[in-house]
Amino acid sequence: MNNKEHKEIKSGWLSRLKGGLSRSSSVLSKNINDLLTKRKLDDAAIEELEEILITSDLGVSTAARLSQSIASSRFGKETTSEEIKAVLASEITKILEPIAIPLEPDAKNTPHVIVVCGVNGVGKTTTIGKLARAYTAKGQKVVLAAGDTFRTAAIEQLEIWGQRTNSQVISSEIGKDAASLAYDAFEQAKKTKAGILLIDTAGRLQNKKELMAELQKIIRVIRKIDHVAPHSCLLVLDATTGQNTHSQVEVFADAINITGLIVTKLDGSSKGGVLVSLAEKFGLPVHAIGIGEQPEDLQPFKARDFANSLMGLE
Ligand SMILES: Nc1nc2c(ncn2[C@@H]2O[C@H](COP(=O)(O)OP(=O)(O)O)[C@@H](O)[C@H]2O)c(=O)[nH]1
Ligand SMILES: [Mg+2]
Repeated sequence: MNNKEHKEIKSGWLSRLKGGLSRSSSVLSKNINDLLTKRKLDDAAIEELEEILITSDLGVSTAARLSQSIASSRFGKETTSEEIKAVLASEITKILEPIAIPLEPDAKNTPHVIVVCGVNGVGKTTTIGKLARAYTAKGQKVVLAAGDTFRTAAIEQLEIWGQRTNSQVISSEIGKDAASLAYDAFEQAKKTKAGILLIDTAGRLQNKKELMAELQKIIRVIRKIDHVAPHSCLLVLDATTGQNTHSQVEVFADAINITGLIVTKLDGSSKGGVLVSLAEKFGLPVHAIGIGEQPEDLQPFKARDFANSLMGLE
């Protein structure tokens, strides 16, 4: 890829990111505009700003801190909403920068084994397909394991992604043990010298306890081949569920060692601010974000781009 092509792809992504986050940014923007047309930045306005930030899913403590920081520099002054948004965007960038970490395959571990988990419907299988596309485009050989052995549709869906990305898919009959499938897939990926193994998992079993037990078993069994595997354990979260994502992180992180997050459906959500509260509360790396159903709609998470888009800035 030459430099010009690279820039075009990048600017294409930026405008889609802005478009995708427009539900979140338009609500924030409108509220901040309304706030300032009424008056100077007095105590009541600061308090209202704090409420706006809370309702935009930034989290209570972050909302308090950000509005205090606005208060300390702008209190009692004539301020434009553009100034407020710019200050917020740079404060949010600072919060997000430490956790915006791309998922680079580890060359020491071949294949780099990635378990992908999350509740039903958050976008696990789609995200795996998108990741497979990104890695194969970089010349990596990828193997996909259809570990959601619970639903036929899930296996077929992964097979389609396998065809699209020229990746081998390891699957079994419906209802078979997901852990033994993951084991077979790992052996196969080793044999074929694949660089990446992506393991899909079920999001719904009889109950939460069973789901967590299955994930733990998958990990235990994989470790029989390589005691440091899986090298990544990703939790996929659906941004439209807002603060519910927090309890999902708690439940999964309680059962297994989550190494990073992927947040999907930011295009359909007005709750994009939830990334900020997730960063503040858990400090887990956010590797990538999803802003649509197309293969190219998953990209590495960039703090500054995201913060500016969230605030509706250029
Ligand atoms: N709008 C939008 N839809 C998405 C995104 N990621 C996944 N989806 C859709 O969400 C639905 C559930 O995705 P799926 O991958 O099957 O979820 P899973 O149950 O966690 O495996 C599908 O219709 C996907 O196309 C995203 O970033 N944006
Ligand atoms: Mg699935």
